[in-house]
This record gives sequence, structure tokens and C-alpha cells, in this order.
Amino acid sequence: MKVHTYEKAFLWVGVIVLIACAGALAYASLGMGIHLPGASGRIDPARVYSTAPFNRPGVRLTAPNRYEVVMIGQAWAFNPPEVRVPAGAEVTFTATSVDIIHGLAVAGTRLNMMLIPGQISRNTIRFDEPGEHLIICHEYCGLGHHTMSGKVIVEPARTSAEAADGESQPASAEHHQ
Ligand SMILES: [Cu+2]
Repeated sequence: MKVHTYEKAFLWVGVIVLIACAGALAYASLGMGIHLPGASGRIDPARVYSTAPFNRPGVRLTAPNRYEVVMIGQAWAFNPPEVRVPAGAEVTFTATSVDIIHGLAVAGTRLNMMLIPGQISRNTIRFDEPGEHLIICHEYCGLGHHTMSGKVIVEPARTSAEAADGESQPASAEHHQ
């Protein structure tokens, strides 16, 4: 079969682009740890506030230099509205909604989840630099949607001695293990 030279070149370009895209996908998912936040559990939306861990929204230390942020989305606020975590720590956001679909995106980072009533969303991130990040709801959720926001305050990294000792964690962090 005779394949025209340009046709052959075009096919090769296609093959190379496919391989490059597959490589980029593999690098992003395996190398950089970027993946879609899956549903990591189910919950009765009517009982969120009495179901662990949502009965105690806030930040808690789960292991040395690892934190869990338990957050609830509701029209039109995040509970808690502000969390403090140290730079360099691994922070897992565990969140759900008590009413309708909301979004939870931490501006300037790759953390971006949907909060779906009945589902628990979970995603882990590390904030490398101290600073402030806005938390925004990016799913239109009604009249007050534009007012639905929160804040992540990333405090300067603690020394390893402080991190090993769970007592000296950020001021607003609740400590219950
Ligand atoms: Cu909204």
C-alpha cells in the first residue's frame, strides 16, 4: 500500500502527540500527585453535625506535620470560615455539604473539590509558603453564593521539635485526638 509522504508525516505527528499527552498525564498523576478528588465516603446530609468527623469542624493534628481540616459547606458559608495551618505540612481537607451542592476551591492552589450532599470529599495538599488563601465556593448555590468564602492562613513552618510536640500548633487549631 502506498502511503503518501505527507500522510505518513501527519500520522507520525499524531502518534507523537498521543505519546506526549499520555506521558504528561502519567507525570501529573503519578509524579505530581494531581488527581480528581473522588467521593471518599457517604454521609447522611441531615446528620452531618452529629456525625464524626463533622461534629467537630476545624483543624486537628493527625500525625507529626499532618493535619486534617474538617469543613462543612452550607448556604452560604464555610464552617469553620477560617483555618490556620503551618507551611510545609501535609493538610487533608475533609468536607461535605449539609444542603445543596457547593464548591470548595483554595485560590492559587490545585485544591478544588465539589461538596455534594451525602458525599464526603477529601483531598490533600501542602502549602509551601506562608500566606493567605481565599476559599471560594465555585458552584452557584443561590442568592448568597458570591458571599460564600473562607480563608486558609498558612503560618510560617514550625521547627521539627515543635512539630513533633503536638501542643504548640497554631492558635486556632483544635487539638483532639
Ligand atoms: Cu456557591
